Amino acid sequence: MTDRYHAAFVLSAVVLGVAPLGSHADETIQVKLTDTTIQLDPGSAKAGRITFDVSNVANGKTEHELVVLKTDTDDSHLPIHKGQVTESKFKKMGEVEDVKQGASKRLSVKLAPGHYVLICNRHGHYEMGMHASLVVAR
Ligand SMILES: [Cu+2]
Repeated sequence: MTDRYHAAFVLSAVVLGVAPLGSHADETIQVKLTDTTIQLDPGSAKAGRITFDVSNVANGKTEHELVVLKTDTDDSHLPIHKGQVTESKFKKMGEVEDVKQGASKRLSVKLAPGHYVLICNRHGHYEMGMHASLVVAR
């Protein structure tokens, strides 16, 4: 009697163990473009489809943008030529351009595990500090 109960318990535990857990749900990252920064919330994500909800919350009236690059380089050490990051040296995952003050745009990309860098590549903006790193975990 006890043995049979025990066997049934083990069997149900095994069945639960192989049930799908939906581990790769879609995620949204809030991205705030300020005059001199790019702020991410949350600052990391799990691999899969990730939507960047990009808002220009800067005080200045300049338009900004968000470019997502795949690279192991730290976001503060990208190569620059005449005030702009040389995007052609990296794999570009996606971008949204011309985000006006007070406006927001969405960018949805599928990202594998790894290190990514987010920049605003308007002339001079990277050097003013508009860059951030994003680590995508398994
Ligand atoms: Cu900018």
